[in-house]
Amino acid sequence: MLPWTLLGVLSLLITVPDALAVKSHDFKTCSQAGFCRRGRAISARAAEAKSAWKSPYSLDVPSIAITPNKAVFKAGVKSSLYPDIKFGLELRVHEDGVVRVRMDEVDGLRKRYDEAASWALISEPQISQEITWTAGKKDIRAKYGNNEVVVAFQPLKISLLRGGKEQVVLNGRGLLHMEHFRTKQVAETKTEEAAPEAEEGAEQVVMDVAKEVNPRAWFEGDTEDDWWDERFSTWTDTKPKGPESLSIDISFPNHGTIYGIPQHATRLALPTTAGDSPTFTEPYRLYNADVFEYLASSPMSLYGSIPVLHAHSADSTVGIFHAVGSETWIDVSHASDKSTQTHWISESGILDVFLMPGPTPADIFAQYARLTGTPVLPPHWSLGYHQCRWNYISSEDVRTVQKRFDEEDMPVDVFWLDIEYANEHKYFMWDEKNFPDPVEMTNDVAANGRKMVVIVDPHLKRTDSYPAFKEASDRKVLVKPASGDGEYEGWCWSGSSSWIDFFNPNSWDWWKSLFKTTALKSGWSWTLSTTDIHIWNDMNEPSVFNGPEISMPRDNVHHGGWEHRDIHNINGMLFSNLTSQAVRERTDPPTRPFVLTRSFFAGSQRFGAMWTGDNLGTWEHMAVGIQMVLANGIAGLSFAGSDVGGFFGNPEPEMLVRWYQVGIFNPFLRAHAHIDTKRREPFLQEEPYKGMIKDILRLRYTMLPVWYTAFRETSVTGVPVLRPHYVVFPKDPKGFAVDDQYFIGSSGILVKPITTKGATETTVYLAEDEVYYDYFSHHVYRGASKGKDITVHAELHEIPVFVRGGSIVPTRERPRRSSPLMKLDPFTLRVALGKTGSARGELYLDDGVSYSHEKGQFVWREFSAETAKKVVRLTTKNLGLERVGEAVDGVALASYNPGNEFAKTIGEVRVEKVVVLGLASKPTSVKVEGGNELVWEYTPGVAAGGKGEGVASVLTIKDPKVLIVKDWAIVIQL
Ligand code: NBV
Repeated sequence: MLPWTLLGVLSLLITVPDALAVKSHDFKTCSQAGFCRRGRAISARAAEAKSAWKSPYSLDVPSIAITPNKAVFKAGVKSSLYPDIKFGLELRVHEDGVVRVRMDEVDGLRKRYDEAASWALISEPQISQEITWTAGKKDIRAKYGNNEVVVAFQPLKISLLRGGKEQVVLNGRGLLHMEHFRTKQVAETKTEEAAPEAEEGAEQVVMDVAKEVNPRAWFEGDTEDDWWDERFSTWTDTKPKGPESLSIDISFPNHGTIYGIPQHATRLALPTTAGDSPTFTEPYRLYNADVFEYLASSPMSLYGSIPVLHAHSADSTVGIFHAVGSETWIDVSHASDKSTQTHWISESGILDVFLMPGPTPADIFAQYARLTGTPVLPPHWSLGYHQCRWNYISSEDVRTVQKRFDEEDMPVDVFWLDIEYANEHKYFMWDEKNFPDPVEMTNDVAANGRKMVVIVDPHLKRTDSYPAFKEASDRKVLVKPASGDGEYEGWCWSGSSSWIDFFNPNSWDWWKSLFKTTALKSGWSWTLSTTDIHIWNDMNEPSVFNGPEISMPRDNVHHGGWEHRDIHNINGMLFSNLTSQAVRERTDPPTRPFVLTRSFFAGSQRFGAMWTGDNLGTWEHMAVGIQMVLANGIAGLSFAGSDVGGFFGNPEPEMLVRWYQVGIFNPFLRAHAHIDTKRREPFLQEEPYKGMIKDILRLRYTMLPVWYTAFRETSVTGVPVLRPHYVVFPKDPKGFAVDDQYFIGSSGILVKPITTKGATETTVYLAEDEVYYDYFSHHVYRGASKGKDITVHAELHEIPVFVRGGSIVPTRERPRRSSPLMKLDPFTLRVALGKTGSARGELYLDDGVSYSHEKGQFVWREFSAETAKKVVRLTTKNLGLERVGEAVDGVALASYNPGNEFAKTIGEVRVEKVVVLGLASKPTSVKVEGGNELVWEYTPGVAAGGKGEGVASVLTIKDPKVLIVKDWAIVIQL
């Protein structure tokens, strides 16, 4: 047997799934996916050949064409294996230094799918006019700033360097392979020409001989492995276009940690899948899938895919975005602890990789946001508490649940309806028996400032009595089966169903029209319908009960003749995109939509929130939910959360309390439960758990100003709402793997939710020599410049939450039933003095529902505290005036009027309390500048443990009567 074939067999043996998970047999492993098997086999052959391995791809030097302004270069690429096949390479450097590398087959038998980027990008990026490509003998290169892009001719290798150090290298390991289109009849590999048996110890010779005898087999393998059709379980994928996969190695020679490529249930710092003793033996898979009872630690695909990753070191961070919409597997390994190798294997599509040069995480967030957009600021109410369950079964049920929340004085903003509201799962159409009065029901909810969210899934019941199906069918906007004719029919909640093809522009306006509250169609009752109803898009991977891997056959046909395989990972995003446009445009002027999606892709941040799907009520799932939400933030999609309580199972009270503690520190906070679980709404719990959950929910509401301010920042900078350690302290290697604690925006709030049973204390990592105050007890801890673990109390009623010294945190401390009722409530400012006696913080407010903030209707304040000569001055100024022009996408306001209409509506809103932590001594006087002595109280600090640790001194200033919208100063004389 040939050594490389043996290796292939061995690799098959080692790619069995990590654990025999429930239903994991429904989903492919790499070795069950022909193209992944072929891609991994290339890397196995390369590993075996060691330095003898050489990429067959080279640049066709005479074809190099540099555009007249020298900013873009194009060239042909040749493969020595297929001299007659032409490939084209194009490199562009964008104005912000991002490098886009595109490669496609030219004049092939067919066309590869090249539209993934057009769905993900917000616009065509601006190409730098400053770049000059210079061709030399061995390479063509362009230098800009501290960066340099080098394209080596033979073999083809593309590198991005910074300060002379390699940041990203494409095809450095020679694994690039774009399978060209071919006709089935022509057998291109001659298996009988395979190399002779190898002798022990003569590997190198064998490789050379093999290469000479049959270079294609040497590189590609010696069989037409699943080229023309492919079986999985009972399904056959007809693969009419034959092999068209794309393999590319992307290495980070100077970066030892990588993050991103959600969605996977795993650590934030991605564990290895290849090389020596990998953590996982399967590559990370990106193929949007409805995975029943998914594992809490696995590289398996989940509901969404964002092909974005960060490679990080203490020196710099660099990012990758590969705009590919087909199934993609990514192997991760480390050549050393300071370098990372990845290998991307996609089923179809072109190579379209964006190299984001950083050099800081914040720079990459901006670079990625410039490409795919920042999240739109969500409606303010959507940051409150969402109460969901499969299902609230009637309008009376909804009213009773609301009543119970009110009786217990527990805040909640949104009640949700799952699929059982819909008559025979015909979305939009109410089950009139149980929901006879949906508009009145919604109005009853809205009377308390609340909203409803109702589910609309993408499968349409195939019956002419269902207008949504009938109209879609008449308009011919349904996905087609492999034959390209008629309507694809699959099985889902509503029985025999079809799916709208949102790639077909003819579906767009029609879909939007379905959400108009005025569109009460005669002859059938579709009254989804008041503007207080927002939408939940589930099952949009798409989930098809009787389809391969619980999804659509890959050979289904979409608009433009593209196969489902080409666009699978993008599909879910289009559904939530169109739904969010529909909800936005149902009023004139438009109002901010709330759309929750289960499936997502690069760019989904523009359309709403996501959640981590059907998690289990286990401690492991609680913990990994945090890591998954952090990973989503890295890839731009900050508005994320996991089902509080766990979707499956009946959490015991302790677990439920901890889950609420996790939930209130997720950007999206929703409790949800499977139809078979016991009811577990907070008001149903026994004491002391009920009281604990009430306090936890109230804490979320007091901190809404922090969350909303953080969301504003994300909406203009792309920096995530939840910030893991490497984002805040990129130079601290000890924090690179920390993924169980994080900061909220720039607020200085550090949280470490407890996710273990029976915990009474935990350790928290403090990365810097700064004081950190316990949010509740004001206990003060001191970190160290080289990092330090502290041990803190974490009994069930306690959440480890800290304020980083140097921060000012605005909150609203009056309990209310829902967030809109807090609009005119006064603020509390927590001034957490840093070790130098200063602090700063921000507060952003607007009407929370309209787009008037885009026209300057907002209030954006900065608060600062400075200590000098025994005087602490706490001041505030209008940030709107100063920084109105900030926005990564350049869509910023030119001017700002502090007296805008919104500011007027909160003109009387005051600060009712100021708490100053960490004063060096008792004040002698506290005044608003130019005013009388204020009412205040001071508790001296209690030193313990040295270096300023112990309990902080606390100055509480009562009702200083200063207004939020005005400039003022409070002077504390020590
Ligand atoms: O619509 C029913 C459920 C929903 O509650 C859940 O949140 C989704 O993730 N849906 C999945 C379909 C069935 C799940 C077994």
